[in-house]
Amino acid sequence: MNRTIIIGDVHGCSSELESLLKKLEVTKEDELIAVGDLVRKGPDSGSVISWAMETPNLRCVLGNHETRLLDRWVAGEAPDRGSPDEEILRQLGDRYDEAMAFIKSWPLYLERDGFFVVHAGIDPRVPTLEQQSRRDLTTIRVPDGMSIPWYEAYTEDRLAVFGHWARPEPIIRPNAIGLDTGCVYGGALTALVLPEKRLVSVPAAQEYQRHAAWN
Ligand SMILES: [Mn+2]
Repeated sequence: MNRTIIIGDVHGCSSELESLLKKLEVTKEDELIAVGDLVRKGPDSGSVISWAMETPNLRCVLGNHETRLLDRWVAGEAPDRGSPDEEILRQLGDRYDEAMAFIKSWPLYLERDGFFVVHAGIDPRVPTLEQQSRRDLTTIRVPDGMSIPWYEAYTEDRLAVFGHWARPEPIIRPNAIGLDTGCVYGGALTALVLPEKRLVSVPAAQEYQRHAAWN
C-alpha cells in the first residue's frame, strides 16, 4: 500500500530534511505532505523551497510564516533590508517570484481519507473546515475564550495532523497528532507515516534559534 508521509515544521532546516527523507526511504510512490512553515528561522529556506518546487509527489499547506512572506509579496513589498526574509530572497535569486507564486498556490488545509492536515489547528466550535478562518488554521493554539489547547476540545474521529506548536515530543492523541518537535530550536524534525501511524524523527544538527520555553 502506498504511504502518506506528513512532515513537520522544517523552518529552513534543509540538512535535517534531507536526513529525514533518507531515513524514511521515500520513493515517488509515497505521497508527501508538509504541514507548513517550511521557511524562516532556520539556515536555508531557499533550498527547502527549491526542493518543494522540484518534488511532484509533495503537497504543502500554508503556515503562518508562509502567509507573512506572501502577504508582503502580494502587496508588492520587498523584504526589509537586512531581515531574514531578504536572505530568502537572496537564496532564491531569480526564482523568488516563481517561488512566491508557488507558495501562493498552497491550500490552508488538505483532506484525505480519515485524516486532514493543517498548519496550526482548528477552532473546534466551528463545524466545518471550510468555515475555519485563515488566522485559526495558521496560528491557533488555545482558542479565544477557551482555556485548553484546541486539540483537547476536538472530539471528532477524523485524525487531525498539524504542526506549529513546538514541543520536545510530538503531541499524540487518538484523533490528533502534532509534529512540530522544534528542529530549528535544536529539537528534531518529525514525520508521521500513514496508514501505519508511525513517527520517524531525526535530531537537529544544532540549535539554530533560541526557544523561550518548551512548555
Ligand atoms: Mn507556525
